[in-house]
Amino acid sequence: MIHLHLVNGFLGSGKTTAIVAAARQHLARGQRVGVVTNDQGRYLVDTAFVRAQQLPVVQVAGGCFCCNYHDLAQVLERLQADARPDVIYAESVGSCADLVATVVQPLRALEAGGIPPTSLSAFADARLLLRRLRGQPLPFSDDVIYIWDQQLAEAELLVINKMDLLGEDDRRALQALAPARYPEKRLLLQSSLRAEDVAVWVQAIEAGEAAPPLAALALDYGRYGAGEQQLAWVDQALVIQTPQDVRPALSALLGALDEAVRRRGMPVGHIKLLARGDGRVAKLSLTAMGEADDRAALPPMGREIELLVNARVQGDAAALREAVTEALQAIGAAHGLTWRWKAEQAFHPKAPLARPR
Ligand SMILES: Nc1nc2c(ncn2[C@@H]2O[C@H](COP(=O)(O)OP(=O)(O)O)[C@@H](O)[C@H]2O)c(=O)[nH]1
Ligand SMILES: [Mg+2]
Repeated sequence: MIHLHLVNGFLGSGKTTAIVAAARQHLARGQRVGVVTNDQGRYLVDTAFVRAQQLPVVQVAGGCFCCNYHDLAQVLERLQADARPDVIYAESVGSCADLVATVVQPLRALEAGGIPPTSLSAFADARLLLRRLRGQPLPFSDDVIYIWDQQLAEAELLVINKMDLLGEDDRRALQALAPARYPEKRLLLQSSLRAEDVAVWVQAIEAGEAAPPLAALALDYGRYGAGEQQLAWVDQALVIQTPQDVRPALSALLGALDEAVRRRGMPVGHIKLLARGDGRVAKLSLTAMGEADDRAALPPMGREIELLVNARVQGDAAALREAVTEALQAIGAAHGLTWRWKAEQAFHPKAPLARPR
């Protein structure tokens, strides 16, 4: 029997990182693994990143699983035929909710040849969760925060991720506040950068401790749709050249993107860059809590790279596109970077439609 693990949770909470780490553990045990990625646009950083880890990957592009059940069923079928996996991880768009009604129930009913899902996990960035539990504001609109809350409400297993980024006091505070807020849920406090932590998660989902709930959320689709639309999307595929090693320019570009969106008062969900050059691949991320430390580990990629930009940021899509261009221009001036767009798009995702239930 194939195990299908659904992984949800807000933008930048660490889903892809944990899935890749889990996949390595399955491979080490001699199991075959496949991954399904999902995002709004066409040129998906997660797909390219997972593929670069030599893992079989299929994607549902152009919108969330919850509105694309048939695409999901189709790619699951293709993945099974091509890679014959023992285990599949499917990561949904970080602004997706209502997976029980729209994905779990049809998969259980084996609609369109679906596989019954083994588990549903919801990831949260420990720093954002701690703010939420302390009653401190999150840097998003009420509708976006509604989605954030509902994602956690939906799953019975919460993975409170990035624990390595909390100090001792905050760690203790979260250990007390989280079980009080979610007494019925199974909670895992983990760092997806630690193999031992990821092993505990894998064990829990394999042991059936995170079976998806039977009952669907009573979701307010007005608010859900509003939150989705408030999070603008940009994806771009570019070719970038620099006079010297591209790495300093690439890492400065992430900083310039941060500055350009913050200057416009646009809160970041997740901005991801995927660079490919000289046969190497690197991913850089910016989340609501700022830049991750993955800039330190950039491999040498020469002076010309292919770059994918995926940005999900609260605010206007045209303003987001302008912010990306402004950041490229700033790094053009400071590092002699030149660029050529191969493809680009900017839009507001459509409001999801409730599945009849
Ligand atoms: N320090 C730390 N960083 C993490 C952890 N998990 C993920 N990250 C980083 O958080 C950023 C977003 O992670 P990603 O897996 O792409 O998030 P996703 O949008 O939920 O798939 C990346 O820079 C990751 O390296 C963690 O447990 N600890
Ligand atoms: Mg991801």
